[in-house]
Amino acid sequence: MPLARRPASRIRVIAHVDLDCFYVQVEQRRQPQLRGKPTAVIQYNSWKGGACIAVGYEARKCGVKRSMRGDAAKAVCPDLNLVQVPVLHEKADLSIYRDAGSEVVAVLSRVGKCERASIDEVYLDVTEAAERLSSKDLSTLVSEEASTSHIVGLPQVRWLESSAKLGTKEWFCRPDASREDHLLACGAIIIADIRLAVLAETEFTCSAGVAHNKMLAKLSSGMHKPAQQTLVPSSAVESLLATLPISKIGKLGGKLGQELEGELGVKTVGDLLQFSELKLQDMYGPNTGTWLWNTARGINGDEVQDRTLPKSHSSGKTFPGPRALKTLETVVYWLKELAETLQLRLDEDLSQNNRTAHLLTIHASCHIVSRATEAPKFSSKSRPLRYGVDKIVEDSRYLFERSLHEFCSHQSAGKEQSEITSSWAVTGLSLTASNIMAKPMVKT
Ligand code: TTP
Repeated sequence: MPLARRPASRIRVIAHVDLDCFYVQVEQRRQPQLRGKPTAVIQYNSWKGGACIAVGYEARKCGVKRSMRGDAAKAVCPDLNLVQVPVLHEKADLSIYRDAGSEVVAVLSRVGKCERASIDEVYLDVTEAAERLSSKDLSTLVSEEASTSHIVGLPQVRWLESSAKLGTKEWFCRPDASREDHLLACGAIIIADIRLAVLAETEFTCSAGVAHNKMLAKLSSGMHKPAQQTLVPSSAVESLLATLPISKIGKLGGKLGQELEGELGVKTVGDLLQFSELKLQDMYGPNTGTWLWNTARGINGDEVQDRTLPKSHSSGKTFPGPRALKTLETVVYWLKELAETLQLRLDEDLSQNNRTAHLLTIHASCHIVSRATEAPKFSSKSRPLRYGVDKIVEDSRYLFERSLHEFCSHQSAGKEQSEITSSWAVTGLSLTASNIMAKPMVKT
């Protein structure tokens, strides 16, 4: 459930930094002969050439898309270089990508509070650095990189009495800028510089969104890619949200978004503006109602968390097409493989960071073989995490069997139970360890 946090009382400058076609860049750094050539990274699984999980920008120009399998991608782009993710214990080993992400985090964290949001995404709160810069003469500080920033709504911004359109550098340095816009310009200069430092020190390009809160920063980081940055001044928020489909806001992508569309006919974030806070609270509860009212106005009080380490560890595998798992024995075999990888990462986290995880969750994708109608979702289940491969297997098996029982019960209407229970197929399985905390010091 989204949390309606109070809007911050002080003007903040927040960036969302997202690495471009991340796994492809990691592979191109390992194999420099692939630089500048159409490249995609495929999942460990040879069925139909494996699934593309990352597609480089040269390959995108040839029509390669992430949803394609390797064979189909080669058909649209015969020069495509396909690189398979490294493999360990018969499954993808993502450690090189995680470590590469950590290198980037180490550089980015120099400029402000840094939250690692995923393997290749980081939020930065650069308010303090922007405030320090704000007393300086920006005209001497706007780098070439900063002056190529995109500013949402800029073409509509008219400056002075003339109707001349404003360039980015002029917008940064204009003497009558509001305090908000001035700090945003300072943030953009800082983020442009640190993106260049990331490139120099890691060889990776990244894109960024710079705004006054996390929601707007995240929305804008993908607007201009690769290797570019986008700013959202407050004056542009209303028009930006007016036509933005609600599914683009992370927390509105699922059930809540469907309810808004079904019950209120809301399709864009701007459509929410017509409802009072009271009405939204009546329908969705006080917290979610206020959060929706704020979101419609681009208000978001979420803090950037001081967290450069991952929030959870996962180990998963997909079993597409004919590789789907159809017996409990094969599921347990793979639970053991996944548990081994998970335990390795838990051990690493404990020894390197003195942290332990406390919750185990199993996610699975399951369907009923030869069923035309959509099956209910195979529900994820959690329980307190116990360390040790055998214990993780025992606990995850218990959770899997509970979910499978529920799943099959939904299917049984009008069918023989034996027919249903023998016809399920698992196409994805993953284990996640979360609720990670610092291990308390033991007093001696
Ligand atoms: P994304 O940031 O979603 O995409 P990207 O970095 O490849 O490309 P873009 O420039 O458009 O941001 O994902 C980051 C990495 O996570 C991606 O390189 C590969 C991996 N990934 C998967 O393994 N499976 C998936 O379904 C997705 C979406 C990503």
